[in-house]
Amino acid sequence: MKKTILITGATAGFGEAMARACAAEGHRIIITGRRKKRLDKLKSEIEISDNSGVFILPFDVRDQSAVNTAITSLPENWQNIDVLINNAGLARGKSFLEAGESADWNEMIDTNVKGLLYVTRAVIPFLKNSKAGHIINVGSIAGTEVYPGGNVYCASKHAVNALSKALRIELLKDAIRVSQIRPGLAETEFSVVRYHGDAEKAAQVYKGFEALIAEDIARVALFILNSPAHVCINDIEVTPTAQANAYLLNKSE
Ligand code: NDP
Ligand code: 8X3
Repeated sequence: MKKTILITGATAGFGEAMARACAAEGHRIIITGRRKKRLDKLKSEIEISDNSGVFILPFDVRDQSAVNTAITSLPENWQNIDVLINNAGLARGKSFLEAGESADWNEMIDTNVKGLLYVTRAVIPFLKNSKAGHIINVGSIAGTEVYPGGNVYCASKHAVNALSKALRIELLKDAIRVSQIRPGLAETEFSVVRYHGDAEKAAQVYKGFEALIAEDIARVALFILNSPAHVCINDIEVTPTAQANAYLLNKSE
C-alpha cells in the first residue's frame, strides 16, 4: 500500500536517506527541516529518479506556532498523512554536566523532546483519519543507556523512549502503530553538529571501525513500515558490528 509519509529532519543523514528510500518504494513524502535549499534539491533529485510525490514543508521543530502553521497549511491532497517519522534531532557538546553549556542543553531538549511533542501533536489528527496510522520515532541507544558526557543528550533520548511507550498506550484505541528505532554510532552530520562544526573532531568519532551509514537506518525504517498491518515493531536497536553498547567499541587503533 502506498502511503503518505511526513519525515522530520530530511535535509541530512537518516531523514534524507529515509526520504529517498520511501520515494523509491513509491510512497508520497512530505520532507521537512530548516534548510529549505536542501529540501528543494532533494525534491528535484527524487522527482528525476522516482515517480513519487514530494512536498516540501520547511519549519523549525522548536517553534510550536511554526509547526502548527506548517502542518495546518498543508494542501488538502497532502493532509492524508499515514506515517510520521520523528527523526529531527541533535546532540550538542559532550562535556560533563558541571562544564556543560546551558544553551546546548536547551537546544537538545527543545529539539529532541519538545520538537517531537509539537510535531506529533499537530500530526495526530491526520493519523487518526488514516487507516494505517503509524509513528516512527528515532531514538538512540542513548535512550536506554548513558555514557560519560552524554548526560543531557541521553536524557533527551530517554524521553523519546518514554514518549514512544506512552504514545503506544494512548493511541492503542485508534490502531495507530508506534515504533522506535534506536541506532548506535552512525556517520552522518551528527558529530559535526555535536562538536559545533569541528569536522576533524567529528571524523575522529568514526576512526578505526566501520560505523553505520544513514542507508542502514533507512532500511530499518522500511522494514518497520512494510510490516503487515497487524504487526507493530515496537523497538529496534541497531549498532555497528564493532559496537557492543553505548561505550564499548572494538576500534582498531
Ligand atoms: P544529521 O545531523 O545528519 O541530521 C539531523 C537532521 O535533523 C537534519 O535534517 C536537521 O535539519 C534536522 N534538525 C535538527 N534540528 C532541527 C530543528 N530545530 N528543526 C527542524 N529540523 C531539525 O543527524 P542524523 O541523521 O544522524 O540524526 C537524525 C536523528 O537520529 C537525530 O534524532 C539523532 O539524535 C538520531 N541519532 C543519530 C545517531 C548517529 O550516530 N548519527 C545515532 C542515534 C540516533 P536542519 O538542520 O536543516 O533543520
Ligand atoms: C547517537 C549515538 O552514541 O553518540 O544517538 O549517543 S551516541
